[in-house]
Amino acid sequence: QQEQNDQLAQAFVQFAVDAGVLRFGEFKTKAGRMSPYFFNAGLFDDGAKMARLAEFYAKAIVASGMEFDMVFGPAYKGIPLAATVAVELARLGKNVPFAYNRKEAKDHGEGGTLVGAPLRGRVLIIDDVMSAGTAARESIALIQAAGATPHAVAIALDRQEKATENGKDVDHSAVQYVRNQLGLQVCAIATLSDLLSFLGSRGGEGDMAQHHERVLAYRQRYGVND
Ligand code: OMP
Repeated sequence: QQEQNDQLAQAFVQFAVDAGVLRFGEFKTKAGRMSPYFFNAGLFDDGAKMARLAEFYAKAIVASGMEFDMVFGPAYKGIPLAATVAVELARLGKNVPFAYNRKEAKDHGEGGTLVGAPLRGRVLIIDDVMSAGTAARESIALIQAAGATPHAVAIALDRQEKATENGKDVDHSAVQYVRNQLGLQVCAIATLSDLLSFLGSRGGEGDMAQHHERVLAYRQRYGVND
């Protein structure tokens, strides 16, 4: 099982690098950190890439054994993710309702901020990346406010870095917090560790050795133990 997860993770990192979604350089994260890598899920930008991405999510979700009654995609990036993952789950024999939110409340027509199936039961949140955990907290609050149960989270990449609370770094990651403090199941297609294995195994190729060193240094400074 572990070996299968590792294989899926390595294949996914390769796919993300090939698609230009996972890039190396200097990037500022939402939490204000200078990162030597950035994962921009918005660049899975054609039908074939979206289909392949959804396949990776669905495989990781099924392999994790997590149970859920519906999927929810937080605006904006979570919306196409939840939609395509719901399609892929249905193809695999698990057809569940899905919903998403809008960021701006609508004051005419159907009104409200939620679209799709009513939020009910155990909700699986589908999102792109978890760094410091701000986005996850918002989704959880929204699901609770609707009277449903935030039950699980599926993300493409767990950056495994220190969460921030009131602007300060803490010793656990956002994923650890959501898992251990909030009691949700979390599955990630790949993690920072998987990215480091990938870079380590390609040390001879182009700039990979340099990327590996920089990502290692970043983990030294902001990473958590997993
Ligand atoms: P948190 O809300 O702090 O967990 O950060 C997650 C969000 O950061 C994502 O939803 C993105 O908007 C953005 N992000 C990426 O998309 N990719 C990265 O590699 C890093 C970040 C980030 O800013 O931390």
